[in-house]
Amino acid sequence: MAPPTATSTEAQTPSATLKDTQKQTKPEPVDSEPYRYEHLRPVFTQDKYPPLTPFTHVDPGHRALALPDPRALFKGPDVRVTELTPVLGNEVYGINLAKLDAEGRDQVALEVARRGVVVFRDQPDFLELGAEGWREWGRYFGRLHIHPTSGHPAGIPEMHLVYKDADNTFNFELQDHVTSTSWHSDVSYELQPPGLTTFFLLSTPATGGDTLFVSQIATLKHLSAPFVEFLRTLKAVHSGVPQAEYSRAGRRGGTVRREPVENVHPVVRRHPVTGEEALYVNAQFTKKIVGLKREESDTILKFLYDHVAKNADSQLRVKWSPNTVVLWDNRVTTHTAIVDYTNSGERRHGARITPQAERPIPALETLDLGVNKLENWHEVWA
Ligand SMILES: O=C(O)CCC(=O)C(=O)O
Ligand SMILES: [Fe+2]
Repeated sequence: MAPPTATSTEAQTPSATLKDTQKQTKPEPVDSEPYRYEHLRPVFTQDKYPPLTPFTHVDPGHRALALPDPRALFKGPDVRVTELTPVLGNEVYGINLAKLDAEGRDQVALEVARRGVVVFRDQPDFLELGAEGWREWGRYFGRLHIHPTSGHPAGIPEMHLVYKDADNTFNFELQDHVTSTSWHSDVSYELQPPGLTTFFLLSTPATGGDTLFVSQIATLKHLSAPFVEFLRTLKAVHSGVPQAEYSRAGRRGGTVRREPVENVHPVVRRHPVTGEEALYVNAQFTKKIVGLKREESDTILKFLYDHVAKNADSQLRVKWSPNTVVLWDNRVTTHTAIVDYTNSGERRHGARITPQAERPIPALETLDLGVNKLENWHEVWA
C-alpha cells in the first residue's frame, strides 16, 4: 500500500520552523547599566618599548617542593578540588587567591605546573584587586610581560585584554576563517616565554565563550617512541612578525609597542619543576623546524597541529562563570578561545597577567639551541 501523502493544504503552508519562532522571541541584548569595568576596557596607546633583555627566572614551584607537604593548601578543610580530566585541569573551591601568602602562592605554582590548568571559582576579591594588586600577584611568579600589540586598560600595560561586545572585537577577528579555533601558547616567540599565566573574565556571556586547553605532555605521550626520539632532536622558529604585521596593517588599534622578535625553541621542552616533557609547537606562532627542508617541516608541523586539535582525550574545555580565575602553565599546555557567542551581542571581557619564565629547556640535554639562534632560517624559508 502506498504511504499516506500530505494533503495539498499542508504541502502549501508548512508550519513555522523552530528557527522562525526563535527569531520572533529572541530578546534584544540590553545594556542600559553603566559598565562596571568601563575603566578596564582596552586602549591602544602608541607607547614604544625597547627589546626585552634576558633575565634569570626562579620558579616558585621549586620552593613548594621543599615544604613538608607541597599540596597542603589544597587539603584544607573548606577546600574542594576536582580533577576535570585525568590528564589536565583541576577545579578548586574554597581558596581565596587574593589572600594567599608566599607559601600558598608557591603551592599554587606547583599545582598549576602539575595539572597544566587550575580553575579557581568564587574569586570576587581577586577581581577587585586593581592594577597594583594584579601586578603584585603576577610579579610573584616572574617578570611581567607587556604585550607588543594587544589592548590593555589605561595605565596597566602589563595586562593583556581580550574584548568583544555587540559593536567591538579586539582579538577575536574571525575574518575569512571557518572557525575561531586558534591553538597557541601565549607569545611563544619571546626568548623567555610565559610560565604560570593568570586569566579572568570581567564580563562573561550567559553561555559560550569557553576556553579550550590541551595538555602538551599528554599529546606527546600519544606519539610513538621513535617519533618522540626524533622530535627531541628538533628546534623550531617561533615568530612574532605576523602578529605585528597584522597590527601594522591598521587592525587591533594599529599598535606595535616593541619590534617583533623570532626565537628558536626546542620542539620538546622539559618543565623545570616537574621534569615533564611537553610538545612545544603551536599553530599560531611556530613557523619552521630549523634544519629541515620546507616540505619536511610543513608536513611534521601540520601533523602535530592536527594531532593537538583532534586529541579530545588530551583536552579540557573550561566553562566560565562570574568570578572565576584560571591559571595555566604555558610551558606544557596550549589553548584557544571559542568565539561562539557572536549572535547574542553579549560582552566578553578578559584580562591576562603574563609573567615570563625560563628560556625553554630542551628535553634532549645535548640539543644546541645555538648562539646565533636563527641560523639563517629566513634564507631557507624565503
Ligand atoms: O579568551 C580566551 O578564552 C582566551 C584568550 C587567550 O588566548 C589569551 O588571552 O591568552
Ligand atoms: Fe592565549
